Amino acid sequence: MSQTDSLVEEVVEKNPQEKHLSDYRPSDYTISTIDLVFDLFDEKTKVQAISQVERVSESVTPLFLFGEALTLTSLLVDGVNFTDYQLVEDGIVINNLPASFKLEINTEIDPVKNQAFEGLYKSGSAFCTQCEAEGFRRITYYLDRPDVLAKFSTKVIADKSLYPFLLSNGNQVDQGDLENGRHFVSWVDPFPKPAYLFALVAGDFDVLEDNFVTKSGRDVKLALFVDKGNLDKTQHAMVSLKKSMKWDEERFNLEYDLDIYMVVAVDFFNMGAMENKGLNIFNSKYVLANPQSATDQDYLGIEAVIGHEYFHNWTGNRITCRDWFQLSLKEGLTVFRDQEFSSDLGSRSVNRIANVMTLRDHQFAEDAGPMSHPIRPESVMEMNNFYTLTVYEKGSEVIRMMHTLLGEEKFQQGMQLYVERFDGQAVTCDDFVAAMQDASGVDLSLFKRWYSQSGTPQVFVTDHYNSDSQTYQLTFKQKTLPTANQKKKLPLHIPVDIELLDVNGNSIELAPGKTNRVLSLTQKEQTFVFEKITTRPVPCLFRGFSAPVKYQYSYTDEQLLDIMSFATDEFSRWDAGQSLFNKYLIQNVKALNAGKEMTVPIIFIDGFKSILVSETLDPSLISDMFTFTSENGARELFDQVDVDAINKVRGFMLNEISTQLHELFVDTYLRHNQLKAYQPDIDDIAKRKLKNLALSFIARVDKELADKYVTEQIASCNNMTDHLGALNAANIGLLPCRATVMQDFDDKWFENGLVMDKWFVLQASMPSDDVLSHIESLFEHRSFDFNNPNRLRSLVGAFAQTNSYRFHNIDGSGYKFLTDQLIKLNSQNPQVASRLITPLIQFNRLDAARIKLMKAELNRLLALPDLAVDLYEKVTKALAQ
Ligand code: B3K
Ligand code: ZN
Repeated sequence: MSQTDSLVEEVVEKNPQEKHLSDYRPSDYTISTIDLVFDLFDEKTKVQAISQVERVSESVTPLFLFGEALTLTSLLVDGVNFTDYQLVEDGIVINNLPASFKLEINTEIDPVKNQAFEGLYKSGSAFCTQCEAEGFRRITYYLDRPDVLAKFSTKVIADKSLYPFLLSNGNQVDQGDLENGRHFVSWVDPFPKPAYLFALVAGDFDVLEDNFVTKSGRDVKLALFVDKGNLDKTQHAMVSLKKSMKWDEERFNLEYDLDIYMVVAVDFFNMGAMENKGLNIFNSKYVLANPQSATDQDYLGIEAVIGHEYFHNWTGNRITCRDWFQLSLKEGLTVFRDQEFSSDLGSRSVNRIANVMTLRDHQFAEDAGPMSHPIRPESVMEMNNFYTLTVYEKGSEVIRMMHTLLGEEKFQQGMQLYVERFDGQAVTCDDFVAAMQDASGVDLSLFKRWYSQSGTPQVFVTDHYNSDSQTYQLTFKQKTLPTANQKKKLPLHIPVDIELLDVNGNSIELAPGKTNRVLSLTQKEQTFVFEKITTRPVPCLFRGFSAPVKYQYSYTDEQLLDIMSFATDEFSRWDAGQSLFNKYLIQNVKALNAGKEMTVPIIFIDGFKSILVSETLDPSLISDMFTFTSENGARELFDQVDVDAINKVRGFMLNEISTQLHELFVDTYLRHNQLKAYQPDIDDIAKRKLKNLALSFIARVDKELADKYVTEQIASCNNMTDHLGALNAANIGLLPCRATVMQDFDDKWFENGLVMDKWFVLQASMPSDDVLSHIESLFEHRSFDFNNPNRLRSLVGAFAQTNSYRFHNIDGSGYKFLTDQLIKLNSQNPQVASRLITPLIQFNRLDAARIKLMKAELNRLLALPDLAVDLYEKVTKALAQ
């Protein structure tokens, strides 16, 4: 059997196969340049691709190029028609090629039919592309792998009146008019890049232009393209872009490299945004904002995502991934960079808390579920399934731990070395760690296990104080439970940042001038001894969440209250509040099941009272202190999850807090409810956040007063944050005004999909037992569009993720509802379907009855004749549990 035959055999295998990191081999061929010509038409776009190809392998092998949903019209080698090829299911095999040649491939594609939004597709009336991870193969046959770097030139041809703007990567080099009302623009990108960074956009837009002078004095043109009529919503994104460029120069010494940086906002997009070289394509959600239509959180989200995509220019684009298993090389690092950006510009503690909430509410569950994988996965069926919280958020935590171990200065030296060594190359996570280690002299050999080991480590802490010798001992035991992908676990290198508080709440000096110390926990069990400790201290552990672990220490209530009041690290103060809440949550679940009374003790209430009245704490931090563990997060606290009890107990505790602190919530609300001109600055954002939090607590127990406040707030507010804050309170408390204020909002905003997404989220998270029938009727709503991923995430996704108690209704209706939607979505947009399925595959310690119901729905999916590989991978892994 020839090699070609075996290739064909492989692709006609019935079930999708896993690819393994250990099977990585460099490509037999490289491509140094590719010249593309696009003749854009709705249903029949012609793509000409002329590549300069070189064989690098010693032996003469056929050339395999990936391709999907393409119609091949001709293939030429060195200008001559060539027929020695076979079309196979996932590409083309070309035989008997010379060692160096020009390959011309002409294909036709159908952008309108493309509802998967991968490759070239239409978003509204504009053409746009999404090529990461493996979308370029839907444009032409190509070596679509990240370690093949070529120089791209792109000529785009289209109707001039419909598509006055024709954009691609790099710099514009030519343009002109053609026959039949068509025109062309040509672009050249001087930086070699993998195909996943290719982009093309054609459309009619409003444009906001600006410029940025880099620190070496180069003038860069900035352009933001949005749908016509949206120019008034572009200012914040542009300001954020300029801040990003400046910040990357100052903190990382990294400068922009092309003459132009373009951002295009589109309405139909599978994720947040894409860092295509010089031509970012964004979900309009992360570009468009004005005070009337965007919340403070939207403003912050835009700043973070604009920053993230910009920072990819170095960490991702100039230095890219050797293979997709290395995704965290660019994503973990770039998330770390965008988190630092947001922290430097805003409140470090508040940003840290938000990131930790994401980990605890969602990433921990992912890491304990059927899709558990290390930040560098070892086997993958569908790459799009691995753009996960683990690769991104835990990946960022791993970078952050290196930052903690090395310190800022050495970390930056490591970054510098990384850039010097690998600029223009496709590299691995090992290469990154090697640069960090070489530049800093810090041994990271054991630390590297974070890249290959999945699961959330548990750290059990005990202590011993000896008053005679005045020594204090902290003993740490680490343990990682087996995960679906990996049974055996090894000890990890865990940095534990600690502070010790004395009886008066003062921090004890642990080294000259230092009140904290970073312990390196590297063994299964390890004890650290502190000398000259004159009284028994209270330990603050994992300051700033110095490692992505679950930790346990038997704190008394008084100790937690001390940390809440006195720790120097604001994160630790917040975390102590969470621990106190969690402690009583666990106790009350036990009490409920034993038929005993639930309690929230007075010491708890008093502790939180002093937080609420604090004049010195940042209002945003106060608000976070009152944002108690979510139902999703709460599940991580139990070995056996009782969905109903958690919902009941959590509700009881929040109501109890509302009742006991009612007057203070009212006072807090009124104190911060001063109307002034809207500014999305950090101080005002914090005040609005606390005010609306107070309103939501009032709405739980004093419906009459809340109803009044909500109605008044909506009538008088001048911004979306306050409008939505009021609606949220009406929703949480199911206030009498709810139906009216929701309808008014709908009437005001029904033409603006992005604004209506907020409304759909509220509808989907309504705490009412008939929420599902309500959601079903909203599929017919004038603003709903099943084909738009944002709408789907807002209605279907929000129900399954945020209304998790009702999603997990023991009658199985939530599971069935989600599955029905996934069946509709499977053939149309499998990538979005595969995101939405997440809560249905996470059985994580649920009861047998629910798991049975969930599995029945997964089996219904598995029986589909055309189940997409994206869903197949998740469904089969879940059913195997
Ligand atoms: N790199 C893209 C994500 C692509 C997702 C493909 N399924 C956005 C980002 O992380 O910046
Ligand atoms: Zn990214």
